[in-house]
Amino acid sequence: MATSSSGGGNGDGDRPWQSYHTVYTNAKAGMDGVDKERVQKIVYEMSKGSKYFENEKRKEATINQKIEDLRAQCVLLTDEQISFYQTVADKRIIDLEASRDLSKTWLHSDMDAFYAAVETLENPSLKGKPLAVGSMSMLCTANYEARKFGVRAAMPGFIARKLCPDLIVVPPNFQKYTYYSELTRKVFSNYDADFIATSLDEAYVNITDICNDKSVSSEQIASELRNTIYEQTGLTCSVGVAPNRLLAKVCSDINKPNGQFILPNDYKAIMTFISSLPIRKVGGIGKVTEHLLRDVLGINTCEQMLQKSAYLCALFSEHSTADIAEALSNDMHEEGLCGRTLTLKLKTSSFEVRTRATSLQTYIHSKEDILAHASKLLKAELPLSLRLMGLRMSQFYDVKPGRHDPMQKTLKNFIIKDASQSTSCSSYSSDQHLRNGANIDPSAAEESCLSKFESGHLMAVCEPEDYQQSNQIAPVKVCRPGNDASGIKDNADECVPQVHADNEGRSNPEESLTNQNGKMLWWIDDYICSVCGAELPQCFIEERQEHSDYHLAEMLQKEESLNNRRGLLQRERPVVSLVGKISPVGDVARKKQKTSKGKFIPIDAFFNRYKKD
Ligand code: DCP
Ligand code: MG
Repeated sequence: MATSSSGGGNGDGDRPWQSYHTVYTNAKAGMDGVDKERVQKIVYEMSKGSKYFENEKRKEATINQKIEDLRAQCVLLTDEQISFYQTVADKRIIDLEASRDLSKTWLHSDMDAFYAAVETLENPSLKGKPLAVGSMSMLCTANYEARKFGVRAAMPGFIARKLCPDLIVVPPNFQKYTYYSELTRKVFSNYDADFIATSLDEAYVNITDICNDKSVSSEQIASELRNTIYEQTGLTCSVGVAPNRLLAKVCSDINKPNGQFILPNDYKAIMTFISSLPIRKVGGIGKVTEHLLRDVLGINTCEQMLQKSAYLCALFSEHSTADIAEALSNDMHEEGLCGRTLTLKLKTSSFEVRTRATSLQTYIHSKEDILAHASKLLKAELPLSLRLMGLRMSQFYDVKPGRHDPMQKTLKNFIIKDASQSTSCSSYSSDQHLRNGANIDPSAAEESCLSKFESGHLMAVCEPEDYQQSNQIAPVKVCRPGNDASGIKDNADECVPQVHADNEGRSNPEESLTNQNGKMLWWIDDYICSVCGAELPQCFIEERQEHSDYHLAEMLQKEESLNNRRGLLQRERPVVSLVGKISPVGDVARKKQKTSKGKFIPIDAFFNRYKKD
């Protein structure tokens, strides 16, 4: 498994668990003092040999390959290239500095151990005891007492019990959580009628006006809001205050639980704060990105990101807005075209498709012009959590001699770029990200030009999807361009996702995962798992991936044990057909039976093991 430069060991020899860090994380509040080695060892021992473990190993192998590739790219960079990328990075930083806005005051509120706190509120006998909400298969959260043992959300309950034998696990009750969430939202609305709730327990509140109107400090408002939430619900929350939402969210985690942290609207204070900030604390940088940046470039803090900005640009800015604009501009140049209608197509992480167009006074074709107008369209949509972004040009003027009727033109180079990317980019919902127009996700490594069609317009699409890091195959979009008179037909709506199976016949879990009860996994209302009911809003990017992976592993284990049982039964009673009884995974199971050697311990064996222990 992965070799980590700062993991304290290489995972070889007599301490193989040291490299088993995909499952282990102490990134949550309240986990700083956890005995990392003990947790890693237990997690390793309990999952070793399982399909879940194999899946984790595959993920690690993908990341390691990426690390190797990126290191190789680094070595090949010449001095000229590095100085070129330094100029690019410096310019980007200057642009960002120019767009800095310190006039707003945002508050981010995050309930403490939310589900566990609600359960304790309703059953005070749980107070002070290590508690988790979820099941033996998967935990939704753990209270702070349990976190000291390394127990955390998105961890299988049977492993958590091993870490903390006294752990109480209660099943989730979403009605209760929704009820308390509503109470908190009433409080937020008193401070900002347009507050933004991003999950049941998190919200962004713009307190600029209320601070001005009441002539009170943001610190006072933060304390008052926390007290009111406590009075209204009996629950505690933690709050962060900063000039933008991204920073406010970072701040709310600093003094968890039941605390607050105020970052003043002051340039120096912000720069000091950010410079030592571990990159993992920034929304959108999850453990995969953290791992890549650390192992490839030795980056641990935001300041180090600035120091290595040339390398970041050189290695990771492949799919930025500038690239899409450039691709479109190049194609127009090739065709000898100028266009007057620019359309921006967005697919949000909740699969909402938005199309925004602008008709310009003049015909344009340069990447700078395209970028300038595209940025305006994009900024009007912020904040945004993106899955797909595309630019389309229409209303052409033909600058090549001998062609005069733009609408009769046959165009080519309908470009689809399928960028299989990590979750940390695809749902990176900060204004900075989009204002930047850049994709800083290091796992954005692949790009393939899949299709070129004859079309009435030119289009370039950048599609961040989150399949890459778990070694899954992204669905390929097959787009059939329309031919309406305006040339701005909504082509992307005609994109048909085709799920590709990987070499084990397995397809993307979020697309097609079916568990043993025949349930498909998808996110109801975009946050409730259709298989087990766990709630994971969009912003829990990696947790959602883990969650899908876990169900996938669970399903595979079930298949495996069904196969084993079926194999036994078939040996005992060879004439009995079991296929009908084993649906809905019968077909898959039958196929897999050929390759399965029964070497994996079924997940139910873990449950039995846990009971014995
Ligand atoms: N949740 C979940 N599965 C996860 C993560 C979270 O079901 N993998 C649910 C349960 C949590 C709630 O969302 O109680 C809020 O998530 P947080 O990350 O805010 O975690 P907590 O509120 O539990 O703890 P804290 O915010 O104090 O760290
Ligand atoms: Mg919380």
